[in-house]
Amino acid sequence: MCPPTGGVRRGCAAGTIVERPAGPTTEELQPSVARHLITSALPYINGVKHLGNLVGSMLPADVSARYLRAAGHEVLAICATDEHGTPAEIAASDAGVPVADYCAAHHEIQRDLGERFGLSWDWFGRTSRPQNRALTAHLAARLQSEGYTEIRTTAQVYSVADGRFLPDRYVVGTCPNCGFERARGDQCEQCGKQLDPTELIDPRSAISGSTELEVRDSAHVFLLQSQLADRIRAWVDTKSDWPQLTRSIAYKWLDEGLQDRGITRDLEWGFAVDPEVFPAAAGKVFYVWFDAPIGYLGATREWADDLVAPEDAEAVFDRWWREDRGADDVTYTQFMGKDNVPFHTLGFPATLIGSGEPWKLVDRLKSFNWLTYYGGKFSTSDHRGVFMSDALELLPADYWRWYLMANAPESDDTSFTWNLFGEAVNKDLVGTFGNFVNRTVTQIVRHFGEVVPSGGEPGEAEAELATRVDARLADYVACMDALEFRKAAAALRALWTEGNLYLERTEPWKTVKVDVDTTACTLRTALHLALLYAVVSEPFIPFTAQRLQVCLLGDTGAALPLDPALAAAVPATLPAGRPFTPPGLLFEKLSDEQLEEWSARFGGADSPDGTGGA
Ligand code: B3M
Ligand code: ZN
Repeated sequence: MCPPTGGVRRGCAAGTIVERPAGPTTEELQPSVARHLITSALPYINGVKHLGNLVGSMLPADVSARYLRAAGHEVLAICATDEHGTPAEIAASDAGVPVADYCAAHHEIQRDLGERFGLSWDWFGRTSRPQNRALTAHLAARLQSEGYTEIRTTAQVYSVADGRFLPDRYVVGTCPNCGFERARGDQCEQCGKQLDPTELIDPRSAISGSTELEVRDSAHVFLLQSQLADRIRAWVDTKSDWPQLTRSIAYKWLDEGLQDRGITRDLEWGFAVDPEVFPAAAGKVFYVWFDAPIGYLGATREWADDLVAPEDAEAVFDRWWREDRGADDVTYTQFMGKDNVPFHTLGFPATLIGSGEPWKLVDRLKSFNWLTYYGGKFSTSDHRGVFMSDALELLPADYWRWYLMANAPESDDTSFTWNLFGEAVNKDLVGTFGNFVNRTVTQIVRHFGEVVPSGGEPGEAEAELATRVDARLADYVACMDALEFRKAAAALRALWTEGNLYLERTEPWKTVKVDVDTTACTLRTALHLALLYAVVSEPFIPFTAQRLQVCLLGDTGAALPLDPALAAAVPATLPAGRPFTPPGLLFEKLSDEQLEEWSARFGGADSPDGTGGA
């Protein structure tokens, strides 16, 4: 049996500055190579993420990054932990450790889980690192000198019992708009209205529950987003290719009138404001949502600092982020849950546009609805739902990756159920993909040994298969290019099905008794298809796909491009007579008992399908 390859395959070490030799340019030699910057919303530091967080940003970003690398493009995939703000302070205080220690430990936990899930970041950084501090200070100073900031004294809620100012979201009360009793001071979860905490009826501290609240004055830096609204709208107007969900959220906020936004807070934990730039706000720290998206830049700079000599790092960084220094040919794609869309279509662009510098802005913005757990929210405190650490305890990452992406909450919220999960694994991975590879390899080994069978000539069945595979592959590639993951998974599933249909049509287990040459050709064709699957499935199920590639091709593998020309390239890579290693079973079937047990253990439903009884 072939050992699992494990580990995370890194992207190309993009970004090295190469002196261009005389002669044909890189573009002339490789006309189709594009440059893709990919970021996923930065997971907040306060604990292990659940499957809803994973499928809403990090996982689709990875699937896309893997796909683009496999298609031969230059890809830089960036992520980081989002570490500032009150939730980090509170999580650390609950854990009884200093917040910096808490963040350092949880960064490692999240990095480890991400890698074990196969998230092939080129860099997984931290928003608390010095690179982000410098970029945050730089952009704030630029905004100030461009005239887009102002000091304003705000009336702010101070909790006497807690001995501190309360951040907006830590004041809870009744929404003045809809009457929801647990509205947060920044936004009502029920009606979605943006709120000021002083508007809440019957306000109380979310930390202690105390109602002993006072309104005190505090001076803060405001970003004058209202003055940038026209420029932001003009920029959003150019994004006619953004998905409807993304566009409608952006326009809703623009139409309501973009508000100026306080970008500092009265907290201990965060990047201190430069007192020379903002003397009136000395002692404050930047708001977490100000420095978090700058973290995309910060983490890229961490990557550059790690990759090249100090004197080259800025140029390597600029090549991805500065339009005037090489990033003009970059396609930048962001992945996020729908709640993060306003910050990425308006807030972060306001920072970059307002700086007056030619920073790279997002081109493609892919947002997701919610993955729910049996129709309800995933909840850490009630241990409701499945978290990344739980998931890997139960099964290898590919099982989860496939289920999540094949059912990604793209057009609507989607509910996780153990039944649906079991179906995705048992029907698609075990019954379709795994079954095809296993049938093919078993027949080959039984009749021809562990080598690619020789003999026979392709006929009508092979010609028909080729036509169908070409069509499915083109469909898959088109869906992946369009960031339509559910459709891409459906196209991939349909491609896997072609293999089983082909075996049923050709019946090599019967023909072997009468026509060994024809059987050899059938099984060779099937094995080629298995190799094609190993290449095209890699974005979704990288561990299995890589293991299968290694079994078929040996450790060195082959640089087969994931594009419509793949099918034609496969046979020469795996010629007749070449030995291979049988991979063994690729996936294990999940039993009803297992699904029942997990459903009981993780709660939220009495039965795997959520109906309350089988
Ligand atoms: N950390 C996501 C969240 O916690 C937030 C994303 C930041 S992206 C710059 O809801
Ligand atoms: Zn409301």
